Amino acid sequence: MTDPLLALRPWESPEVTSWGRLPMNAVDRRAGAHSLDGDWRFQLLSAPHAPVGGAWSTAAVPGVWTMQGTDDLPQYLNIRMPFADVPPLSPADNPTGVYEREVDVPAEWTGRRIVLQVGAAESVLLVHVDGRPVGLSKDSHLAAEFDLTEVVRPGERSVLRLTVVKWSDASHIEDQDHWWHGGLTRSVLLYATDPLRLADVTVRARQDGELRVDCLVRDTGGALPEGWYVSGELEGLGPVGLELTQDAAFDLANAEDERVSAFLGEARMQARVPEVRTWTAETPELYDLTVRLHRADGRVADVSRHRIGFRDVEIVGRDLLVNGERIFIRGVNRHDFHPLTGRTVSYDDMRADLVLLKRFGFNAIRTAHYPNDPTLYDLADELGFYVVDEADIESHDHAHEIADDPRYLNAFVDRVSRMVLRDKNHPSVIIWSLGNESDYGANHDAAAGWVRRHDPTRPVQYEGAAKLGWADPKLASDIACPMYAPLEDCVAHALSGEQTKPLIQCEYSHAMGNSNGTLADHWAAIEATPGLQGGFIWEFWDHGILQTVNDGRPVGRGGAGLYDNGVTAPGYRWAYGGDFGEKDHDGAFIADGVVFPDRTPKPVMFEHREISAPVRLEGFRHEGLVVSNHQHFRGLEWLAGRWELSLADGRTLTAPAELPALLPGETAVVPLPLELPADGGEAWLTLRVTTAEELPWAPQGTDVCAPQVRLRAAEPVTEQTVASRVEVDAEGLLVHPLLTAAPTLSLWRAPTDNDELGGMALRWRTWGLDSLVRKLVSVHRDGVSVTVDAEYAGATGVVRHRQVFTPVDGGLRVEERAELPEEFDDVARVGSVFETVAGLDLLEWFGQGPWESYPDRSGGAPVGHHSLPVDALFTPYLRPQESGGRHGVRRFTLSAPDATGLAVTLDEPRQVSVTRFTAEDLTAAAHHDELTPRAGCVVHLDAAHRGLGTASCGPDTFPSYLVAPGVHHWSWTLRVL
Ligand code: IPT
Repeated sequence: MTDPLLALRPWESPEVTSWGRLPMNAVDRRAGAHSLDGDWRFQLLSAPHAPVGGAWSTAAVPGVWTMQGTDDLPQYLNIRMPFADVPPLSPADNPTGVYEREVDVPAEWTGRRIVLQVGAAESVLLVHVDGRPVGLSKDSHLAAEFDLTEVVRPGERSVLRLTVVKWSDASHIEDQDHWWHGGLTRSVLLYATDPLRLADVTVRARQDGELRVDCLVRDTGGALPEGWYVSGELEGLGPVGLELTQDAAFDLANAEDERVSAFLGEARMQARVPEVRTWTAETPELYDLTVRLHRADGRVADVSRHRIGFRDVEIVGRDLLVNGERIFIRGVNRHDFHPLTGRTVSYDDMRADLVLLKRFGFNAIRTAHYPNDPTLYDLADELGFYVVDEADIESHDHAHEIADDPRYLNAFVDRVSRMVLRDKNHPSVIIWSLGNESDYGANHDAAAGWVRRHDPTRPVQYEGAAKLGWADPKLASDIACPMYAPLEDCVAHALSGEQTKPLIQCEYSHAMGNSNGTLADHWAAIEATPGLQGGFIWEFWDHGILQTVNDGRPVGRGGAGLYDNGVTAPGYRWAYGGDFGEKDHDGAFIADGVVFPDRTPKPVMFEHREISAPVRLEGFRHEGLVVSNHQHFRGLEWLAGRWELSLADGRTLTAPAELPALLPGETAVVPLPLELPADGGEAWLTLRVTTAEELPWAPQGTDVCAPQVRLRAAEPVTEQTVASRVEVDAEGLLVHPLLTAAPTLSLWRAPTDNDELGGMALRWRTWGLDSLVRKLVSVHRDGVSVTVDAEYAGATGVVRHRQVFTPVDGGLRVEERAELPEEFDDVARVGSVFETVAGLDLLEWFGQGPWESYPDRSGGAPVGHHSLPVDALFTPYLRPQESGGRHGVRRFTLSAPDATGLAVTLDEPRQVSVTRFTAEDLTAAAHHDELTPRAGCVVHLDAAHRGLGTASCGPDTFPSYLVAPGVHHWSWTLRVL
């Protein structure tokens, strides 16, 4: 007999979003549920209609089969669909996973209603029990529940089969920018309720303490028994808490209708909480609410527990307000991702993500581009994040066709409404998003209409609508939420007088590779411009999958311990698009996060932490230092401080800091904590701020920020020329005992992803900057100085370069001049490069650090004395590229353990890098396992270095960070230690 679920061909029927699936709700069923997670019998069919054979393997649930040893491997594509079939069709070759296991239904569940919950299945789920069809569901990132009461028997064993079809009509609206997988990505549960049960609970908790709890009660049996009622208990209000009682008798639907066997009852409870502690991302105050459904004699028939927060969200004028305050959104886009499981994330994983984000100054998450794992929202409530909750709709490749296609109407409304029904009670969720990159059509308006009617307490946003007019009131977006809009456009809009909606970029500052240039400039403008409220960096993760280099397979769950600090063990690597043999892929575009696949923060995180500093040093006046509180809702009492004065002569003086009592937004002047010594040269005062107490996301003493002011500028240094001889070889190249490659001119950097995708690298290659040919023009001795003139010929122009070597006290001064032809109007760098002997493995410097920094990404690196092993200077961006730079370096030493080595003093703060790789080494490699570190150091001293920008997806750096053609001068002194 044909299986009716298969006969429907639900994978090619967008109108069919589910069959036999229970309505979504916010009742918490986790307590008392039976987990069905673990190893299931598994087989992978070539298509949904292929016969199920007798040969089973096993697969871990939750988990995707694409990471568990099948031949169906992960594939990375951003916009393009992985098959040519147009919506709503899917390919004939359609991997279909059959998961099967026995389920023992507890005998004590007799008389109860038994429900199966499948946390998430990708992309069509078919459910059978003992061969009988039970239901089907789509929407890969929300749970599906099925009533099994009629098909299982308590005390007996049943066979549960979950069939997961990978490709379907739904894939066309799940075309998000991440890996394609197939499988069951979240937990599977079985639970039982009384036939009369809480069907939903909706909590509205407002800033003024007003609490409203709406309960839906359903019965599978018949009419409401006399005398049943609901109650609520709010804990956290002293020992007794607050008792909530039902307002009035149940408001019943269908109760009088004899033809209906189930009814719906509605009951409401209301209360006002005195002196309520309000919820914000800075002050995530939660209360425990327990809702109970009682029988007439008071016994409890059903319970649902909620952690609720009292807060208001509203748009007033063009401002988004939380509890009446215009907040800043310091956000990031987050996928459910893991380098070993693909998609399945544990409580510990999610907690680690959010703890890290908290520690680096983030306060908001957009759940790109689908509802994230439900636990994420519990953690966001608890730790304090504003969440833009996004529906699982992205039809990128066929966006225009689908947005108005009535066959998909139901799917749009289904996905948006189910998200709202699941997540409505989370205080963290402040905005609903209709999805991503799906053009704009009637299907969106239908979904927006549903949300606005059902939940008028939160704004709705959708980038696809907003882009048709940031101020247009007719569009289905209450927020102007562009992606990658040029900063000047945002500022111009805010100043135009036309702005009607909050401007919060849903994506900006694309974090692919060595990126996020101009982030600090963005924030300077956001904080200075009323109407701008922030945005969400794209994105949290580099989605590198841990892969065995040998056989190209994903390592899977056994891979813990095979990576550390962003680096994989030998024989392994982080796979990106194309590394699983995919013909069609989008390469390293999947590696565009602010953290590595193992959650190691990239350097941009340290800048973000500083940009978000809750306490700032606004400047230095005669009376003292101006300290300000940059938070919205709390004082500085959770912070501790320590002053640190760094002098150019190497001294660092410290003093304890007493942070002033400041309300949000307030400023105070505090006296200079340390007397500035008369000598010592350039001087910088840093306020090192840490957590004063144990916090849920940070132990006491965790770094929070390090604002800094300069107290004294550098004075020019004069060096005495001495009588000594400088050696140059026949090519005019410096001969020096510590250098294995003499200083030459460099205009090339291993292109960053921004350089490549933004088209700059192509121009540089066309000009021949990657293979300049040096020709000696002349060597001229003048007293003790040697002047070497050379020409560096590219494909389309010649750069004239002069080096003047002069012996000075204890070393050698190198004065350089380079003249770039007008056509080289935007190069990566102008500077010197040389290589050192092996063994000089420690870099100590005075300048910005210790984090990697670049001219347009240096805000997180205070000036001071820093020291790091050379190997630790390099940042292993997934695709090798320019890395390891330090901005604003005044001088440094490179030394061996016995303190011998070399010292370099620069004429002014310069961009410097010391790594084990030449720009050519890095340019040639696609992965780190292809690179062999050199024993010595490759040192770049740059007169000018181009900013990083974000041109891999979005605006390039600003003109002020470009390297101009014409003449560049720089000089430096080399000494032997
Ligand atoms: C934008 C997408 O929304 C996001 O998913 C990701 O692909 C990002 O870009 C780039 O990494 S869409 C882009 C075409 C602007």
